[in-house]
Amino acid sequence: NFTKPSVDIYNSLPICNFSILNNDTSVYKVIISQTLHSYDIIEQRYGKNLYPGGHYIPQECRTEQRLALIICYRNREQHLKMFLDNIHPFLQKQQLDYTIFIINQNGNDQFNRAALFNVGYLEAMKLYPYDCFIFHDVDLLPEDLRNIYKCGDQPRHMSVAVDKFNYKLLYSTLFGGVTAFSLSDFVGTHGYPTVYWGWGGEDDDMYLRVVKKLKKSITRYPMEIARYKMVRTHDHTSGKANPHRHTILYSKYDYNLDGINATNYTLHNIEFYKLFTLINVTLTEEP
Ligand code: BGN
Repeated sequence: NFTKPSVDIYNSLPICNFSILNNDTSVYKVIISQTLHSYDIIEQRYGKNLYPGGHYIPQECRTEQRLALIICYRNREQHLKMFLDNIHPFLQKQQLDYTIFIINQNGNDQFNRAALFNVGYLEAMKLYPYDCFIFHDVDLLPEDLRNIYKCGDQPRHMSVAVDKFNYKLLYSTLFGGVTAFSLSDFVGTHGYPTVYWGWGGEDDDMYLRVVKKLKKSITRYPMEIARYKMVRTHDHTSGKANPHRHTILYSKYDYNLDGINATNYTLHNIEFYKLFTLINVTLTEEP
């Protein structure tokens, strides 16, 4: 389990209140590092105040939220290194209590991004009282410090403007890339669907869960803030598109029957590295 600073000292701190009101680009524009650094270098730079498992708690103030940053992952080590090299300084500047969870899918089945997110949620909740969940692709890097990684009273689509798509939103209900949910909103959607194997559709399904199950609308930060760089590396192979995605999405199946509680997986191990917690699983399909 994760440690917390002594209660007495902690309670006397002012509340963390990071915000940027300044209009000076140099204050909020992130200089993204695309150099491939070793874990050692990244640890030296950003690991100083990390608790085991990539858990950071600001020293100078008291946080109101505890963020679990859940990354779905398989075989993309270059992306992972770049992600860690950029996301740690970003979140530390925002004065957040955060933990980086890497959810690794074992085996050769089609990738199941959404089921991995549910695993991240379930395993994170066993470790620390998280109340904010951000589900994140490993190849997206935030470019603006005003894009604050906190949860509000509506689910938020974070990756609105991505360089690969010329910083334009592809369609108005797009809910892929990076999303943020308070604990109660996530539970209220029943979690991500588990039946999407391979690329596509799972994020659209989650969008429908927000609207139809949770009965809320999604929110977004302004386009000029919610900007991301999608990194390209040599070890990247996209999964195969799921040929059944339209059928499942439009079948209007009962969301109560699929979601967090339907996530079938074998947990192989959890490792608390300096820069992240690795949760290694095999996902199993319902017979
Ligand atoms: C959409 C995909 C999303 C993906 C975005 C952006 C589908 C479902 C079709 C019914 N949706 O087309 O999953 O995030 O593109 O790439 O394929």
